[in-house]
Amino acid sequence: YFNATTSTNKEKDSLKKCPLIPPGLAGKLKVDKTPKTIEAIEKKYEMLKDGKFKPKNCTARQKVAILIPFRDRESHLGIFLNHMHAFLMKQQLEYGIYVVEQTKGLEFNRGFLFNVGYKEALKDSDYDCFVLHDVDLLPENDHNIYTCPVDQPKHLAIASEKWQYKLPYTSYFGGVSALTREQYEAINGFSNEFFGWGGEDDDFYNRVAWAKMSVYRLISDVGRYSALEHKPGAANPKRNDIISKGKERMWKDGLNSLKYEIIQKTYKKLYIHIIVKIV
Ligand code: NGS
Repeated sequence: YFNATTSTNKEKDSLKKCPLIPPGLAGKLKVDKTPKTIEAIEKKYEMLKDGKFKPKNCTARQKVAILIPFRDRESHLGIFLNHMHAFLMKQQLEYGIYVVEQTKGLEFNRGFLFNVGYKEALKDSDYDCFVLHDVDLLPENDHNIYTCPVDQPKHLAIASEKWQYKLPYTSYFGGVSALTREQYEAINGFSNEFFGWGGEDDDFYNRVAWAKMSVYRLISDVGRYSALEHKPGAANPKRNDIISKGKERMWKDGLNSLKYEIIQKTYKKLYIHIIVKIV
């Protein structure tokens, strides 16, 4: 009575681990910034299902959740998905792309949306690695592997077109970063208190330091990102004040104090779309 399910599991177990360095990486990539419709991208990526992918012929080394805070950037999302799926597939990762959209009303809260994405992704699968990604940044080099080192958090967007391909300041930790589940838990995730533009990534960086970890950075040829243009959001006038009280807040404000209401969670072909209300 041990039927088809058993043999499928056996097959899965017998797949070899994917090679440490994925074959066929190209290094520098062309980045296509022309807007695409979701339908056109869906046609291109027929092998995707429910916003997730895994390599056919080997077992991926890590399960990676790509988390994207989102609101009102439809054209960026198309460009992003079109670029990212090809990029991630070539890296032989098992991954899911989570687009976490905040409902209208309150100011945009990037850190909060990452925390929600983190929790909701773990309801789907036992992800090893979380890549925290702005929708307007596109990696230019596929040697920039989207996995998480187990010993320290990683900063990926170290050379962005937005900053003439330089790090804007030494402790900058925004744009794209990657943390294991253990690392994300060790700092209680992001603060939920940063509404509006700025500061949440600096506070997040401080949390890493307070947890006695340090940030690993890519080398600048590899950590290069093209940037899509947009109007800047309104800066949060309270950001420096919240940052200055960050250490006391770290264990009161974050994953362990997160309260949210899911308005919708849809498994689309190209991504998992979560619409969330802050409560
Ligand atoms: C700093 C902000 C960061 C932000 C960085 C780059 O000044 O949150 O600029 O901004 N810190 C504060 O405001 C305290 S960028 O132009 O890339 O959006 O990430």
